[in-house]
Amino acid sequence: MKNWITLLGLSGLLLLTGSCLKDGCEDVVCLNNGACLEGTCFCPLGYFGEFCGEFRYPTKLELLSVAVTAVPNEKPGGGPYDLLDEPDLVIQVINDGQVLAESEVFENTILVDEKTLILDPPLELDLDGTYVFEAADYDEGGILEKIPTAAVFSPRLYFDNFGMFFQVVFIPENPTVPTAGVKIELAYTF
Ligand SMILES: [Ca+2]
Repeated sequence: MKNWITLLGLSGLLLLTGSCLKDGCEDVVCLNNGACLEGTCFCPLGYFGEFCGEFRYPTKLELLSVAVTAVPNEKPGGGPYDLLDEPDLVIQVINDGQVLAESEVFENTILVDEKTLILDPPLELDLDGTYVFEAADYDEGGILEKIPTAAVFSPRLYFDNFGMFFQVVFIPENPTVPTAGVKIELAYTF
C-alpha cells in the first residue's frame, strides 16, 4: 500500500510538471513569493488577492509554544548559573513587566537540549503588544535568575519588516550572550 501511494504521488508530480508547460502561467506574475499553478496564484500566508498583492494582518494571533533551544553557559559577568549542576530552566512569556505564562521547572537542563513551554490553551497576543520570551535559572526557594535571551517580539513591527512566518527564531546580537536561541510558534486567523 505504501508503494502504491508513492507511485500515485510520483505520477501526480509528473502530471503537474507536464501541465506547467502550457498552464497559463506565462503571463501571470504572482507577487510576494506567490506560486502560479494553472493560471492561478497561490499566496503565502498573509497575502491575498488575485496576484497576492494585498497584505493583511491577522485578526487574531495566538502563541502556541515557546522553545528555548540554547542558553549561554555562563552569566554575562562570568561564572556558571549553578555551581554544582546544570541550570534549572524556566521559560516565561512577559508583557509590560507581567508574567503571562510560565513553564514548569526543567531541572538540571543540559544546555543544548531544546525545552518547550506549550501554551494550552493558546495565548492570544495583541498585535501592538511587545512580548519578551525570557529564560531563567530556578534556584532553591523559588528565586529566578534571568538568563539573557534577547528574544523580544512585537508582532506588528515584525510583520511589517518580514511578512508572515509560521515560526520566528530569535538569534541574539548581543555579543555578551554567546549562545541563546528562542523559537516560537504562532497561529493566525484572518
Ligand atoms: Ca538552579
